[in-house]
Amino acid sequence: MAFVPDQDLYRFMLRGYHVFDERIPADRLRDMNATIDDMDARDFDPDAYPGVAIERRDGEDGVRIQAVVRNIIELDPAFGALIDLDYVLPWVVTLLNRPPRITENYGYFRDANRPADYHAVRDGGQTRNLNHRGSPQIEMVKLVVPLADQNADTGTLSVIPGSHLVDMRPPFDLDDAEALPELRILDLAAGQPAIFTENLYHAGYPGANMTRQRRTLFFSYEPSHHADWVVSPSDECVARCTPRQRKLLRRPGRWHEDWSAELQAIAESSPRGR
Ligand SMILES: O=C(O)CCC(=O)C(=O)O
Repeated sequence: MAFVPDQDLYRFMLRGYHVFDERIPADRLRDMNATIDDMDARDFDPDAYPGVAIERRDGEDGVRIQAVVRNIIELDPAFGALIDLDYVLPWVVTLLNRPPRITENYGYFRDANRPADYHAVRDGGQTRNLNHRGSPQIEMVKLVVPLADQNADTGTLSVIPGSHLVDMRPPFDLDDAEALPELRILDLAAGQPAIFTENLYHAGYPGANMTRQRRTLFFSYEPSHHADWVVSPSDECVARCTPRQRKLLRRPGRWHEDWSAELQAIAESSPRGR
């Protein structure tokens, strides 16, 4: 059974990204923003938040440009609840085409623009996008969740659609968003998730008129044998999660978990009945 409609899957394979119609509920967004307000008030002090890894980046004038908070699911259960969203999970399982695990979970909290630095994990199609049967087989699917509206004014995620299919590094200045051809600047509502293949050239688009901190969460899904990047969730954090979430947080290994029962349950409970 197909858990992602063929037409949607085809569009993803062509563009390299998908924007969901669904939204994170407003009360959960409010809780997450309140947690980040608190961190911001403490200047993202690493000592105040021992469960997470905080990387601050300051400008030449010493003023903070951004803080990256890794392992953000340890901060509050509201963040952990995002790792297995019913409408995202079928995409992740279908696109990886192997049992998934979460290898990264982090938030970017950006107070000013920085060099855009367009990048992909690998250059385009040099990593296969399809397996020997012609089914999608992507190496990393990334979920993006904006905590407030994001667009060309505020700063947002931008991508070069289709660049995951091309075996070429874009021959342009990768710090100059205006120089890149076909750039798509995503217009996302607060709590409107998107996914993309990390093989797609992408970067934060510098906001033309940033009036408040840009807050974005990222979750990386990779095949089960891929190790965590930078930092791993604690055993206590994993123990607090649901069985389905724990399946995504298992330590790396070449296991052969079957996800069809979970996807079938989602399909049966979905209002669209798929
Ligand atoms: O700022 C952004 O939206 C892009 C972040 C990014 O490219 C990444 O975390 O891999």
